[in-house]
Amino acid sequence: MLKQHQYQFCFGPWNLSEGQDPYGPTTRPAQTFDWKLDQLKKLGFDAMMFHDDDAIPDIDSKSDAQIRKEARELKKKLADAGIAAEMVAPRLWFSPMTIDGAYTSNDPKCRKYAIDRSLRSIDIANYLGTDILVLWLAREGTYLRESKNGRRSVDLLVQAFDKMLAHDKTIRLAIEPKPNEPMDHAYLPTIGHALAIAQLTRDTKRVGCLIESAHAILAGLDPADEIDFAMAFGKLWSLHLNDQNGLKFDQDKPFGSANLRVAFTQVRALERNGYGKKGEYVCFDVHPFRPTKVEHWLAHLDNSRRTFLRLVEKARTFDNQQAQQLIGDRNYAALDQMVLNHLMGK
Ligand code: XUL
Ligand code: MN
Repeated sequence: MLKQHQYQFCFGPWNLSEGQDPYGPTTRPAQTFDWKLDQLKKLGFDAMMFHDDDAIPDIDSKSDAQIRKEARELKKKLADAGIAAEMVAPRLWFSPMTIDGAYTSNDPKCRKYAIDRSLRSIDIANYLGTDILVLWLAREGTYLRESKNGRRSVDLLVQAFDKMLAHDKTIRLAIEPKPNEPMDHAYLPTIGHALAIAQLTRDTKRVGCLIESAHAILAGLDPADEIDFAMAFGKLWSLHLNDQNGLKFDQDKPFGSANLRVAFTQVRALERNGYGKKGEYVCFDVHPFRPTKVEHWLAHLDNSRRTFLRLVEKARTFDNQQAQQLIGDRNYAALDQMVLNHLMGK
């Protein structure tokens, strides 16, 4: 039998979250990073993804030398645990310096802060042994369109990306689009926008993307189409699988929990494009439901991976020949039911 490709899995420390939402406090006690790393290893995941301050807490108060020391210690801890660092992402949405945006802030001092912090994140990525810098552009957009010049914002984003590309000759920028939240409108809401702006940078080949299922759904798109589009360009370098129940706040539900068929379609898209064959990881950007008890704290991650693997099996056992016959006969009602029967196990 043909040796089939095995996927490698990843999550971030923030995915073991404590239940805080805009209307109420935490519902589970904070845990240490070491505890989280232990859980990741126990669950049999392969890699961890990092915001810069997941890797180096209080990063803004530390010198470059201190950052280098702590990053190297973390790298050793990860190596001892047999866990890879998948990516580093500058957290550019917490600081008082990014209240009005980061790279597109109207204040030049704030723009400089955002770029300097991103360059530090690139250094951390180097120390941790990953060449992927993820850019979720949380505050690059507006609450009201009159507050910023959209054309200037595109130029500012390109200038910021160019500084990052120049800082390190090997770093790859993976833009993670999201159409809204926290902003009313984000400047780079879809994969099309991410890949288009890549063409304006000084090294187009090193600017690609990360797709998050929930973000695509929030943009009214099918995440599988986003996967096919990005992979047609060879630019899907990371992936945040999760789920989202329609157009509301970003839910980060377990993969497949809102719409199993949309999840199946994503897995089929990953399979047909060979996602993971160049070392890309399947990351789950999922959160526990707020009422989750401490003893069930890991279930959303374990369940997401189980669902993913079941859907890989479903994708691999889908009767493509029969599907092709139905497509040839333009019998889409039968094709539709065939998919449902396959998912329901009949
Ligand atoms: C926000 C989101 C982030 C990024 C990493 O919606 O998905 O967690 O994945 O910064
Ligand atoms: Mn994400």
